[in-house]
Order: sequence, then structure tokens, then C-alpha cells
Amino acid sequence: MLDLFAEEPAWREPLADGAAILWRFAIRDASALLAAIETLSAQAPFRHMVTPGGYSIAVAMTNCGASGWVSSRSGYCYTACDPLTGAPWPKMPPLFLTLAVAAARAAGYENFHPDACLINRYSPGAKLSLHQDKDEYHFDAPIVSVSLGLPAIFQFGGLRRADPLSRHYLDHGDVAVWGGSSRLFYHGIAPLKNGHHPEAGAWRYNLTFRRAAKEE
Ligand code: MD3
Ligand code: FE
Repeated sequence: MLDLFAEEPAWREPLADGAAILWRFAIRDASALLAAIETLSAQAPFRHMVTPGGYSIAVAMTNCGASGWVSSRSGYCYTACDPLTGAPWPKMPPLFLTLAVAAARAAGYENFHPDACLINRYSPGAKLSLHQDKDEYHFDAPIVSVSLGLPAIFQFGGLRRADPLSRHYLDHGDVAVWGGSSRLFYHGIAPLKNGHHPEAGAWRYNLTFRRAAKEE
């Protein structure tokens, strides 16, 4: 990886090897991203998926792109079609793709080709328990995360569940990029606080761009 972290601009904060937060990187696109989420979720509705253990996930989810992440009693996987409608997941809007590729590049990752965008929607009280993202075919590709709406506290650990956590505030327009040796680090989102965001209302949205399938 190119050593872009040798001299840090104020908008980029390294968190771990291969991981950085790009403060407000998506701020100019935020309104358009929220509008696109509206359109996408009219085609592929937000839903509360069920874990293999039978628990409903507090975060509502949908996807766009060639692959979409799904959880059910049968396990976690990426699918080409939305199990709710039977139709292919909506195409990834060009704005999403351009932003994800630019953010990856700004964090030192050239040639990021995401085929999946998981869209998470949090209401106050919702949390995402500590987990690893390991359902993707490639772990050498990074993950790009875009936060919109209400702020959240992001918990970032290590390769083992019991590793100590650091906490980082992610606000509207913030982008985070994870790859290299931090790609499989445990992470989660603390319960969302009540609030009202001028553009997103009482919600937090998070887009995660991933390289899920072997090839397109
Ligand atoms: C660190 N989403 O969808 S994004 C997820 O804000 C997920 O909704 C959170 O975790 C959210 O799987 C956190 C930041 C993130 C995403 C993937 C990572 C951090 C990561 C993978 C490895 C290490
Ligand atoms: Fe995750």
C-alpha cells in the first residue's frame, strides 16, 4: 500500500494499519445520497433481517449493487436478488460508486471495485453488536463506510472479540475506510442516541461498500 499516511491532512485520521476516517469526505454529496436512499428503498424496502440464531436485527437493512448481504435462519450470504421481492437488487447509483472509489483512493487503495452496498438504517436505541465482516470473497479489498444523519459512536477492536475497543464519533458525511490488517477487526455501533437531523430526521444511515463476489 502507498504510504499516504506519512503526512496527514486534517481531514484524514489514521485509526489502525490500513484504516482511516475521512472527516466530512461525503458532505457535499450527502443530500443526494439521502435522496437516492429514498428511491432505492422504494424498490428494495428496508427490513429487519433475522440472524441464524433467530433474533431480529435491530438495524433495518437493504442493498444495492450486483450483490446484497442477507441474513436468515439459514445463515449469512450475498445474493444477486432481494429475497423479499425476488428481483435483482437495485443498481448501484453512479454517485455511490464514484464516491466509494474516491474515498478508497484517498485512503491509499487504488482499484477498489465494489459490487455490493449494504444500506443500514438505525433508529434511536438501535445498535450493531460487535462483529467481523467476513462473508466477502476477497479480504484484500477494503470496505468503505459512509455515515449520514444522526451521529453514532463506532467501536473498533482487534482480531479477537476480547481485544480492547477504541471509540470514535461518526457524524453526517464522515467516511471510514478499512483494509489491510484491520479488514477483519471486530467493530460495532453503540445504541443510537435520540435526536433530530435536519436532513435525515430521526435516523442514521450507513452505506458500506464492499467487494463481495469473486468477479462480476
Ligand atoms: C471495521 N456497519 O454493516 S461501518 C456493517 O455504521 C457495519 O453501520 C457499521 O459494521 C455501521 O457491517 C459500521 C464501519 C465499518 C465497516 C466494516 C468494517 C468498520 C469496519 C470492517 C472491518 C473493520
Ligand atoms: Fe461490519
